[in-house]
Amino acid sequence: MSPISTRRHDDVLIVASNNPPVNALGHAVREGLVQAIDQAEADEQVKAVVIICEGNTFFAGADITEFGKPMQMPMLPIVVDRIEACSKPVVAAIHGTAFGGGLEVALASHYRVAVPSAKLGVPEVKLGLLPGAGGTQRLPRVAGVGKALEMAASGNPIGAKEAYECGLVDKLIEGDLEQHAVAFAHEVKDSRPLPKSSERDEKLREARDNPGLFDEFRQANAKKFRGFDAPEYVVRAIEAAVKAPYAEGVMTERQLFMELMSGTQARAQQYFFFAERKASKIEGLPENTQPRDIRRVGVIGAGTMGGGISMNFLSAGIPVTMVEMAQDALDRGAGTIRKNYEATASKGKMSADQVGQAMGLLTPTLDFNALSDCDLIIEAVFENMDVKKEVFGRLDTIAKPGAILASNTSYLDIDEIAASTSRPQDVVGLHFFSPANIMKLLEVVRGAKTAPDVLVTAMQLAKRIRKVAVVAGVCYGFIGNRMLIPRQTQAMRLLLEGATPEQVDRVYVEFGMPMGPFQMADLAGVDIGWHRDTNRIENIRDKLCAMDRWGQKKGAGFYDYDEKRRPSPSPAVAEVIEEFRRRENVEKREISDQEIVERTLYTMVNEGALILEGGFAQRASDIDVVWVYGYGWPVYRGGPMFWADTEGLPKIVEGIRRQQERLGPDFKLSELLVGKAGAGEKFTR
Ligand code: 3H9
Repeated sequence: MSPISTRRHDDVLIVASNNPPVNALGHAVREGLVQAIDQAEADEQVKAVVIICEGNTFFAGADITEFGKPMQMPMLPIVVDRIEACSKPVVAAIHGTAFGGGLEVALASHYRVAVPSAKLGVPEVKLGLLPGAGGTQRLPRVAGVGKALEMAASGNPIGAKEAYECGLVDKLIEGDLEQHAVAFAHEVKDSRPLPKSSERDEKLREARDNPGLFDEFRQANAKKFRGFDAPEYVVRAIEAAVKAPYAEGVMTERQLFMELMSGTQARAQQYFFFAERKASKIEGLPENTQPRDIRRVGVIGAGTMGGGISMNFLSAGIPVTMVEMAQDALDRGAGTIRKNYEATASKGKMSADQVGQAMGLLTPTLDFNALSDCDLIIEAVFENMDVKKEVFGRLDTIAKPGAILASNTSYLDIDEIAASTSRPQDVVGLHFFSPANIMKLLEVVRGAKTAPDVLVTAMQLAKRIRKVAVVAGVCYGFIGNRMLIPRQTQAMRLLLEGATPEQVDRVYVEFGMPMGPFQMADLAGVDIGWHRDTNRIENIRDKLCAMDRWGQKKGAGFYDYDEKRRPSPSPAVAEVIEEFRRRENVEKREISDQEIVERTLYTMVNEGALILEGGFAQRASDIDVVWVYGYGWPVYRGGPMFWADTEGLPKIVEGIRRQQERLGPDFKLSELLVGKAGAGEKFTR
């Protein structure tokens, strides 16, 4: 049965799509839409058409699962042209998300009405693409060039109200969408000529008077777009809309779309779209496992981590009891939360009321017993096994039956922590990344005894607080931090052998990371995890810490910093490196950028393979989700495992073998990696 059905309401033909979950514009939908327009055209009784969708949303875009497969006719550009060419007015009635091809359908319609909660956007750039069904040509004509650039190059949607203000939506509908859309169609049914987006010109004229607009936009966003192909292609396509007639602009759009579609970035970003969604699925759980009810969350610790964690729940409308040991620490923690919210409000991203509401949900207290009515308690105390065990032992006596007891540990053994309670089935790791209110990643650490419903609750809760959760098994550092270890070890070795922090970091930045390992150490604090014994100086890092070079916060770390925190290479660090080089009898040599890649990135891939081998990640794509959301791995390279696949696993193995002697005695080559390379297999497909 076709997902498109039609029904008449007086002389208005209602064309309804029912293609769950998101009304993606797959083949059957496209075919149905063309048939429906033909039907409207052929039926003299029909004076206007309303296109509307059932379920949660208007068309959320082309069907991404069809990409890379042979295209079945009619293609979307043909469908939208057919809609616009209809001799009777077509009204798009929008709710939910009119995204990508969905917005292109709406743009090709003669009128657009929307409920106030609707969102309109062209997120193709997030899939490494550009709107390829006339969107780059119609959107600037309807919404204005500036708005089109902003929307299409960022991929971020706008709300219906903003869409109304810029002319993208003709009318906001309060009440029943279909009923009002039909009434609107009645109003416009005799109005001629039909307003065709492709024929509009007035908003392009403004841009023609300001030819510098495009370069200014490029420059203003250079940092954000660094490394990505698609945003630049979007700009070029919209430039074509301004500079060339519509028919020519559409051809340019098509050509640019096809170029992007055949590139590695689009493949990587589309892969990642599904990787992110797959990550929330847990294998091996009994079917129909129901989550536990979470109405109040307890957080132990009001420091940076505890405060950040609390904010996630407060922002989602979930009350938080935040416990500290001392009043001043508690006050400081609550004060920081308020300050953070106020900073958000001052940027216009939150109203004063919302700040008040969020703060109203926070109960700061020194009384540990106040945690007794919490459904989930997360400890964010000092990273030390004895301390954690003590906290969990205490929690065991206080928490109500069925409460989930979570640890925010980054490295420690969740099973050992769970064993300090009488209810290990209720214990789980919830590893937030700093700053916890901002970073999207959440590692959910599954202990040997963690109950299925605890896991399901954690995954569902992650969605509620807008995190992307990935399940990790119990091993040192879980997925993300465990993979940092070989990278860190090799980066430090490379300094001894002749590389500089600047060289290593440059290789990373050129690769597409926001920063390299030494820049990251300086930002996070070189002293993090340091033993703090200034008499025990065993390596370069110990020495830097002992010299008070703790990173940006001290104005000195692997780099020197000026008062504006701008880094420069440090002669003092060069001396320290030289001292250790002599001490360890390492000969200085020229290090190539390729060697840095092989020793720090190939070894990370190897560690990822070991994680898979050990069953500590459910799937290779989960590892990629961790690295993109937790550590800034460029999404256009898909993540370390996808990247390894695109490099070719034999090349990775060969590179590691070339370096093997230098990798040290602790390095272990993954059998899974070698096996897959030998068998011509990939990790991610
Ligand atoms: C495009 O339009 C190109 C054109 O310009 C030119 C063509 C020539 N296709 O995210 P959720 C699945 S490019 C296929 O969890 P939510 C998704 O995988 C497209 N499947 O729900 C998931 O499946 P499962 C431009 C899709 O409520 C399920 O739907 N459009 C598509 O949190 C639920 O998804 C976009 O990029 C799709 N287009 O969020 C929009 N979209 O249950 C992409 C979703 O098996 N989509 N699925 O895991 C979104 O942004 C969100 O899905 C949306 C709903 C906001 C709509």
